[in-house]
Amino acid sequence: MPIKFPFAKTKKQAEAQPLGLDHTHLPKHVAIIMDGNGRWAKNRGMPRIAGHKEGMGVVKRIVSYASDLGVRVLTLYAFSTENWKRPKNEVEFLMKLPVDFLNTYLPELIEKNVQVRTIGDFDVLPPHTKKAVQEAIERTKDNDGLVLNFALNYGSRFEMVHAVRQIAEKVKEGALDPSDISEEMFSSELYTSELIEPDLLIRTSGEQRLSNFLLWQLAYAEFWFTEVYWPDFNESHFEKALYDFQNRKRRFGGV
Ligand code: V07
Repeated sequence: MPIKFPFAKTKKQAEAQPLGLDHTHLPKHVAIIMDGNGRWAKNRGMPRIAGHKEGMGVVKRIVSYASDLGVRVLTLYAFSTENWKRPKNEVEFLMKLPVDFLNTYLPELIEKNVQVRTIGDFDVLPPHTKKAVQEAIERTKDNDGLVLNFALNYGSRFEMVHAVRQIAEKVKEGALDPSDISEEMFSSELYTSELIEPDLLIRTSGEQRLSNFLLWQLAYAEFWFTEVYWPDFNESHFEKALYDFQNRKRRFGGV
């Protein structure tokens, strides 16, 4: 069944034709660095937080679209361990967004059979943020549709250091020989242990860096960049990313 674009805000978007995705060859796990919210707002003479708010609405639309397409996992970089350095009012606003998002959209996520998860150091988040997210995780844990995985207070190097510590403890206890440490074992100590690896990374707003996001897990992923700021990102951009993904040859280092 072809998916149309009833979401269009402009005439150009409304007239855009779907690209003809091969629905049997979609990326299973898409990861997104949702960048450019602050710059989007600044360009409009608005405070940075207005960009974050607008960006939240885009999250909802892309989640819906990915779920309709049949993507299995969508990982979104919502808050990095470095983001604590931002002004206090901005951090406070960001920490309210999960609450806001879930108050508005949790019923729809449940209706769409979406399972909410997080990766990152969850313990140090403000109590109101933790409470809302934990409730969403709990209420969607038996859903078997799209896995919506929010990276919240996430940093890839910290994640790996944490994994190494876990493994070192086992060695220290005498339960593990260093020669038995494998890639699989290391992976199993990461936050993403229960997820398949991302096959596509999208980053918006023209930056072409990983910024401490899923360094290990993205080893074989295709990277797709766009100049578009996250608040302007829409279903047709997402479709184009998937379309380009399908037209790249993936060889996993083989011939
Ligand atoms: C955040 C909106 C999207 C643009 C990027 C930064 C701002 C959705 C969430 C969220 C997180 C957990 C959850 C439900 C929703 C979110 C933060 C920032 C911190 F369970 N958007 N969004 N969280 N932005």
